[in-house]
Amino acid sequence: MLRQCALRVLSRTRAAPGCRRYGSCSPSAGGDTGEARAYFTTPIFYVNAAPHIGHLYSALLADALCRHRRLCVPGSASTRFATGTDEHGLKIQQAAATAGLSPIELCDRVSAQFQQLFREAGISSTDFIRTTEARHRLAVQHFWEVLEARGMLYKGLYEGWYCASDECFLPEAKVTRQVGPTGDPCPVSLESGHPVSWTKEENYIFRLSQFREPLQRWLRNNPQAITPEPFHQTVLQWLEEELPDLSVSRRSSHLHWGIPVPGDDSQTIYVWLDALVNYLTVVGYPDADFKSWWPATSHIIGKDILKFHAIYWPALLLGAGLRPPHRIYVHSHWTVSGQKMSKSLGNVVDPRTCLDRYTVDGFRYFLLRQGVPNWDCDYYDEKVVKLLDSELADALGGLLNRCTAYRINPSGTYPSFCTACFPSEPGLTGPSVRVQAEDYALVSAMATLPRQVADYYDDFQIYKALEAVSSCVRQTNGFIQRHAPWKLTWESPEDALWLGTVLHVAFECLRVFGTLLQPVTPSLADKLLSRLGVSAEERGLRELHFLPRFYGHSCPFEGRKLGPDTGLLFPRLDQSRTWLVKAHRT
Ligand code: ME8
Repeated sequence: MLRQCALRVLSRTRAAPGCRRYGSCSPSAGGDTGEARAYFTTPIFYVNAAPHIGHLYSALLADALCRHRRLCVPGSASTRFATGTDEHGLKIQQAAATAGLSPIELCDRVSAQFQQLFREAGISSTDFIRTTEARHRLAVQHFWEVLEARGMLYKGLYEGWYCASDECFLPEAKVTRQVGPTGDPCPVSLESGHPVSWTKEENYIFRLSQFREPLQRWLRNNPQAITPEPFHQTVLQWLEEELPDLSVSRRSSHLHWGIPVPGDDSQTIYVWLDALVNYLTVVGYPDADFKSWWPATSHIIGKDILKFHAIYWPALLLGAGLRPPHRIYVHSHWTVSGQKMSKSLGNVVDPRTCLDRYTVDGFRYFLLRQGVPNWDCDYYDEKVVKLLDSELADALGGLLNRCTAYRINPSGTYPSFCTACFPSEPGLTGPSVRVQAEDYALVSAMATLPRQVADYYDDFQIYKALEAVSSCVRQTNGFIQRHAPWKLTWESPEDALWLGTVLHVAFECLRVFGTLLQPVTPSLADKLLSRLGVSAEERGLRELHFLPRFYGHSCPFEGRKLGPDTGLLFPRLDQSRTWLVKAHRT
């Protein structure tokens, strides 16, 4: 029964390896890979303050999705991944004034911090866009002209609340009063708590109200458009309510830091319209070739900007005669001691300190393993140490160590699998059979793991993919513990066959773990795979066939020399965390 299950899995794995299709477009004529294209994006981040772990988390989610896709579809030409900075608007104009800088000085400074952080964190983006670039101004103005030509804009009086921090207009029902610094009640946004001010001016207005039904249709026909599902439902619920037209410009005398409305310098384009078009700018809009990437887009965003991406953006695209993005992946927020991170509370967690303390791979693993898109997660240092020590240092690192130790594997090779010791048919008996029933459960779990991981990636549940890997690591340690290879000896011919088989199975498990961990911990995975002697060409998901000898196929790794020992896979942190002890004392 178990064997049947494992065999079924293998044949599935061979036909359709652990890969899923992300939103894809056919390549344009002359497309260089022949593969469908996929385009991943993060939000473009405001430059009013330095990056924090929330920004890094979004970039890591996108990075992991993108790296996973590259493992399925090798070659760099069919996958694109953009991030960047959002540099216009009242918020930046005001932040620059407060800092005593010109807006562009502030933008240059903070944008460089984002770029440096993402470089250090191994974010494998192919494009970094800044909205102050000339190519972007061109794209935004073109997009505006298309909207205008299609009758989507009209001039009208806008009167209502505006929140500069959130760069959004608010109806009266979304505004409340809070006691301000002077003791007087101040109007603030009900959702974010940020101050709002009354605005009355003549603006250009987008006919958003026309798109309520088309948006409902789009979401109903594409149940996977917004993932995870609860966010899809949230948007459908929003669309049950009235959808008022949207003001898409501000008076230039009030907002000068932005892109002027074409043909009307007295108005500046609304920063959200400006920002959203970045996704088109990156793929060359308005040049015709952008269509080979659009709408094969997966937007990765935080829940705070869902309305902009799931209502305004698709409506603007439809208004401009373009299709909505293929997928929108939404995640929740990191909090600190249950509170929102904010400069004023002084609880912002600096991602660069974390990368230094926990290593790049360690911190990437932590955020992706602990971050749950459906709800907020609380950050604290002890949690990082505990997780990394137990899962990366002890469980995974320990497993590698045990199987490669000189006294257990003196020849330093990938040992052979003996089918007489570990027959494919459970329940067989014979003089050489040493396998136990639980071992078949391990084989079965390992054979399904790549597909399971791919499904979790597709569902934007990367933490569950890592949980599944971690559970298999535990099972493999159990396998080693059960068979205690340190009690076997290479000198005895019967022991030697079984000892080789036990190590072979463990190496096969480690090879699968290393392959599957590449999107999350690229350097650690490289170290693991290099130690096992797995070449660069053998690390894709298409080639990932677990334990081929068990299924009657040849195994290219048998007898191969292991790679050099370059030290512990992941050193424990709790011995080296003097900073943590210090932090407790203060
Ligand atoms: O909204 N936890 O930029 P922004 C997790 N420029 N993720 C967080 C987070 C937290 N505590 N805080 C922020 C903007 N984020 C616009 C976007 S896109 C066309 C324009 C992440 O700098 C999350 O992805 O305020 C959130 O949506 C984004 O940063 C907001 O970044």
